Amino acid sequence: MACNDVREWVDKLKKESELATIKTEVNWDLELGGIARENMDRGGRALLFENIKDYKNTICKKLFTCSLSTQSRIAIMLGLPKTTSYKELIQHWRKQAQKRIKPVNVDYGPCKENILKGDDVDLFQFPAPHWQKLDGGRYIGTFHGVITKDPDTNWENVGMYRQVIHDKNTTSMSVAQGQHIWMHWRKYRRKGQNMPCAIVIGVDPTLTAVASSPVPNGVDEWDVMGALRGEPVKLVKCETVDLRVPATAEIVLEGELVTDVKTFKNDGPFGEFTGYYGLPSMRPIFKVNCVTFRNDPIFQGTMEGLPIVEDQLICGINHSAEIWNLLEERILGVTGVNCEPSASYGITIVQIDNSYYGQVHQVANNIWGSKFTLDSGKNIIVCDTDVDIWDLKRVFWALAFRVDPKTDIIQHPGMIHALDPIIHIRDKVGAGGNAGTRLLIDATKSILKPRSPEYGNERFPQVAYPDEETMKKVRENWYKYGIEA
Ligand SMILES: Cc1cc2nc3c(=O)[nH]c(=O)nc-3n(C[C@H](O)[C@H](O)[C@H](O)COP(=O)(O)O)c2cc1C
Ligand SMILES: [Mn+2]
Repeated sequence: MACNDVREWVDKLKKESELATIKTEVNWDLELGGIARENMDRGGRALLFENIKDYKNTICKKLFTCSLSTQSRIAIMLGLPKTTSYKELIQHWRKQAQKRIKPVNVDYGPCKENILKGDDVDLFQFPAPHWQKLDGGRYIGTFHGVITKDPDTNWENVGMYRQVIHDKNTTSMSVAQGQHIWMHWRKYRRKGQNMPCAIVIGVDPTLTAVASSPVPNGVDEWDVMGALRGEPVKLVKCETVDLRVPATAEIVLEGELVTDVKTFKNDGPFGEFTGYYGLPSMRPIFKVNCVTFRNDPIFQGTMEGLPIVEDQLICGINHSAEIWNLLEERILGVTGVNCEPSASYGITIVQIDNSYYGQVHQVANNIWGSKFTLDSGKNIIVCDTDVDIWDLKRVFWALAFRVDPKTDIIQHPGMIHALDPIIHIRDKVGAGGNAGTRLLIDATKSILKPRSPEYGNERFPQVAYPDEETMKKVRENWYKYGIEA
């Protein structure tokens, strides 16, 4: 059964012993971020902070984080057994996400329990943390959903684009070039209008999982949430903008994303998904005209930075799923994709049946020729089916003995992520991406080698592992040997 809001998600996690409630007073200024970091490093539970310094008599007193920082909790969100493997999570996602279900409209939702407009808006009523020391401010949007509409087609997009507070009713939003919100924003800009925008904080967990997912152009994330939930999302109309938000959202910020470049404000520095600090950059401002929220609302956020945190785990899964679907649509013989979380999904490992010459190159060319090129296309490793690409020690083994540096390491010029620190600050071009070099490592057994009798008529020596029949027998008899009770 899908959760309908953060509260049901919190209850479910509590029942599964996957939630820690912190009643000790914690400072939103650095301490809370430090706790979240240590908790994720220890593979800890989801955290609900109920006693936050300076937030005893405010509208919002609670903060929820780390709920998707382990595979077991992502499995629970997807309605799968807690023991579901990383590979199975990806497989489930890529099949399930395509079974889209449209949202339904409802007239009222608890997100309307409280409505503040105009001068009554005060973003400092929400315990947005100063996550890490060098962060350039308090980020109110870090694990949330940003809703906009294409003015020509009515395509509704929900993305995750972070926001820092500037004053009681202004934030700026880190809208990167090429993102769906950027496409919408440019259309409004050409029309000489600001863009209506709504931000939701604290929604059922599929929202954050899907808002950070590279869902195809033109597809409403609502439909993908519905797919993962197995039932439609319930949406209610906003008060001041022509947009819809989940009826059970904890907090909704309504307003306009300004299109006048002269009004841009500085965002950053910020501890980024790359594991490095991103430098300050000028970003569009978001004027908040109305805030609606539930009684005793729960704020939600996440800490980004050095892998592996919540961000890289969920994005590892959703990027792997989408790239796998893309490759399957375009070429034959792709049997797996892993946008590896420990590399901030910046290394994509692809498994193929290696059945024809050029398949390896087609894998890379298709990723480089798609929208995935920035996030997950810089480094591509291609392996054979006998290499478990979700197990890095097997991938390392393939790199050690299946790669001939002369032929199998291929460089390809193109755009790489604007936040990739490999390009020095003085050498950057443009604002969207960097001019850089992409890498393909062909870690498959070369299909061009001749078959040889010495290799049992294969192209490569046999792998040294006992034969299947023996291992089957041994595994069946395992407990008879008295090695394990
Ligand atoms: C925690 C977190 C923070 C993110 N922050 C940003 C951001 O500030 N700007 C951005 O362009 N993308 C950011 N992303 C990545 C986008 O959410 C992701 O690219 C998503 O696909 C965007 O939605 P869209 O495809 O509908 O544009 C973030 C992802 C996560 C998980
Ligand atoms: Mn989108």
